[in-house]
Order: sequence, then structure tokens, then C-alpha cells
Amino acid sequence: SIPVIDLEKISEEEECKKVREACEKWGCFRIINHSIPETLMTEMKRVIGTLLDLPIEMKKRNIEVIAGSGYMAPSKVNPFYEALGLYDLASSQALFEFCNQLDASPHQRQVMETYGKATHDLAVIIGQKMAQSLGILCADFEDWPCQFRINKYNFTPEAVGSLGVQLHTDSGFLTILQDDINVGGLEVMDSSGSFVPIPPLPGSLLANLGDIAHVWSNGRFCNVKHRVQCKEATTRLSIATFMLASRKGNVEAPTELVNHDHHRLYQP
Ligand code: AKG
Repeated sequence: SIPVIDLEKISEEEECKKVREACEKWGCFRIINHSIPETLMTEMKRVIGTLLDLPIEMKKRNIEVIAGSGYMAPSKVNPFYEALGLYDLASSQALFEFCNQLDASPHQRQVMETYGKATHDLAVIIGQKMAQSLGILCADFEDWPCQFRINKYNFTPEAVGSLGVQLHTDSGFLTILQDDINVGGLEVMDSSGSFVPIPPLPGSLLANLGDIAHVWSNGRFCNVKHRVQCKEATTRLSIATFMLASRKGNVEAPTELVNHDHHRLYQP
């Protein structure tokens, strides 16, 4: 199974080494003992469940700002999957518009804002630890924008055995995922090409590294391939915070990671 990183031990050398190994070998890990209260996670799950239950005409008001940021209706490719999205999470204007589109209540807004800030801050900390694990101490991810997506899988009895979401990598740097606490189905591909199921672990979060992490690390970090399989006829909910890439200029590997033995793999 995938590595588990204990955020309370993250300043210890041993845990930092585990982060590096997880990023190099898997491109993903479970995060336990993080700072996001379980009550907030539970409340957020409730809020997004309600929003995704809204009539389709309302969900369609959630329009795209960047590719893939708006409402995604069930499609031919992914008939059991739908999602609402927001870009970017750190913008109070964007969150305000998202909430207006969905007629969110003051309480729902409050929960989304608090949760958004908490996952953004966690992504920044984990980004720093990932950089630190490669010996880079000055990396600052504070200004990297986050895209936010709430996912619903309407699994019917006919869906069992088919895919909720196709095999893909995330395009950004780092995704903080709150998966469903009851319904499994998420699978990651390991280095041998086999699928490894990710069973739910209540209270924890998942870190998935995307394409930008691979480029930024000069090929050291793995961008994990993953998919969602329908295991049972029930609703599955998940919440993803995608930290994308710096607003300032192009993504390029820090000079510390480029030398005689490690040529620059990707030109900015
Ligand atoms: C994604 O949002 O990129 C996912 O792969 C979602 C995974 C999940 O629903 O657990």
C-alpha cells in the first residue's frame, strides 16, 4: 500500500526522507495528523453533498474560468461522474461568485472558505517539505494558485465494475484530496504498472503529485497515474484542491537539481 506521512513528525529527518521516497517512488501518499479538524472535513463533505444534489440547471451556472474549472456534467466517457469547480481558491471574488451561482447559504460559504484556506495552507506546507526533501530550502508555494473541485460519483448497479474516472495524471503540482470515508474505488498505478487500491482512512487526506511536480523536480518526482473504479452501487464524494503552478513565469527545475549528472529535462 502507499506510504503514510505523519505531519506531526514532518520536521524529523526520518519523515522528510519518507516524503522524498514517496514522491520518487509513488507520487502519492496518505497524510495523517494534519492540522485540518475532522469536524471541518465532515461538515465540508455535507456541504458539497448538498451542492452537488442541486438541480442541473443550477449546477450549469458554474461556468468555466480556466479549462476544466466549471461544472462537468456526466458525459459519454464518464457517465457516472459530475463535478463543480472553482478557480482560484485564494480569490475571495471567485469564491463569492461560485457561491452565488449555487445560491449557497452563509453557513455553506463559511465552511467552504475555511476549508479552502486550510487545504491551501496544507498544500503550501507539503510543497515546502517536498522541496526540502530534495535539499531545497527556499521554495515558497504561498502564491501558487489552487483550483478546487468537488466530485460526485452516482454509481448505479450497472456501474459496478466500470470506471468512475479514467486513468489520468493531475496536471498541476500537488493535489490534496479528501476521498470518501465509506466508499473506496480510487486506485493508483505503481512503478510496475499494477493498480494499487487506496482504501478509505477516515480523518486522513491524500497527496497526489501532478505533471508540474515531475517537471519542477527535474524528473525526480513521479506524477501518479490514478483512476476511480465503481465497486458498489452507491454515491461517492471527493474534494480536490489542486495546487497548479507559479503565477510568475514558467515552471523550471531549481538550479540545485540540475548538474553534470542531471541535465535539465524540460526547458522552461
Ligand atoms: C481527480 O479529481 O483528479 C480525481 O482523480 C478524483 C479522485 C477521487 O475522486 O477520489
